[in-house]
Amino acid sequence: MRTNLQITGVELRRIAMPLRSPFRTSFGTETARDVLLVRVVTPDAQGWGECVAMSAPRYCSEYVEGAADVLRRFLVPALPAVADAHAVKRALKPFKGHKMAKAALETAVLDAQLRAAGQSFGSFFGAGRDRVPCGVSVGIMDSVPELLDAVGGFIDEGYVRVKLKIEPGWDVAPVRAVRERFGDDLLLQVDANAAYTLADARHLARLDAFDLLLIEQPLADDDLVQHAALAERLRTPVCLDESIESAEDAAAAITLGAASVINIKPGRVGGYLEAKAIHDLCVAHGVPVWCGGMLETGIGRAANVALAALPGFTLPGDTSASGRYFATDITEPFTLADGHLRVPTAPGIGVDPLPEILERVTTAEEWLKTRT
Ligand code: OSB
Ligand code: MG
Repeated sequence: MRTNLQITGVELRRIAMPLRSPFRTSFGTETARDVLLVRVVTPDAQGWGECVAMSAPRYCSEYVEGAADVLRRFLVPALPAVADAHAVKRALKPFKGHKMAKAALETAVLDAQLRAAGQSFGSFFGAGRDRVPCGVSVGIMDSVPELLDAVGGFIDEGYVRVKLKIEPGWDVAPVRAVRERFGDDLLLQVDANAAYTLADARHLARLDAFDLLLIEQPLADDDLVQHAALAERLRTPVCLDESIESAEDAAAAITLGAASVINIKPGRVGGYLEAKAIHDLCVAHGVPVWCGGMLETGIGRAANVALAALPGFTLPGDTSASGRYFATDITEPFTLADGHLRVPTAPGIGVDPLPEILERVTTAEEWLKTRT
């Protein structure tokens, strides 16, 4: 397989994507996604990467304008003239942090590389399935009846697992109501986005009564030791999201007993190569993983769905259909069939932006020259 690409330029493109309904978490309410797309141009093929940074640094320290800045100022200028995705990962490593910006650039290079070689993401990473089961992440609502309506609608659409966003004041009551209405067979989990402290352990243990698959990121991002202490006091398995930014973080969390499940988001960990390494580590330790989401467009979703088809992804992910997020996606929409999304099989990420729609949603474009 040809692995070395001559990278002739990089385009940064910002698009505005209104969400079909506001998405509220313990860290804020999103009504639209301000997405940064990275397009890498080579003589053989171009490649796309979607930066998952949000508009404000509330989920993590990155934010979309900061990601664009570090890309143009440091990361794109550090690209080797001839490279593959592994070489790009090495070239970006000396710059600390900025995992979401790095992930977008590395993914665009990997997409170009695989398109040039005629290989899909799924085949490159070793996907074991041609479709993946899908869960849905349900935001915090103004009232329990409103939540029950929303959850009922998603179950009718075929989602096989429901994740409820929680925060202090919106936890036991909504979980109880969903469990009572939809029954014990519903696969149900919760995500606190770091909204609690260890002092809430007794309160969080009340969730043990509802037979949840897991509780995701109950405590602060840098509280691995306290997550381990909390895990000892809960029957509900603890899953980490924000705390895990690398394979080293995952190894530490597993060793400490801070996580018995890991949510893998390629953007959060710096790209698909690192995501695969975390997957392999978790498989070796018998730790189940699932693929998280960051309200991606079809560009980011395509690669996530391929990753979610790896054998260690034994739990349904937050890889919902395009229509859960957007009235109009920038690619052909991903649609749910019997609760599953199909894994793309075309080379690279396997999907392309639809030019007319892409133009319509674009708010800014910038061309960055590379060393050649
Ligand atoms: O914590 O998993 C999270 C969305 C944005 C930021 C953080 C999170 C989420 C989600 C939605 O839960 C997942 C999705 O459907 O893309
Ligand atoms: Mg989460």
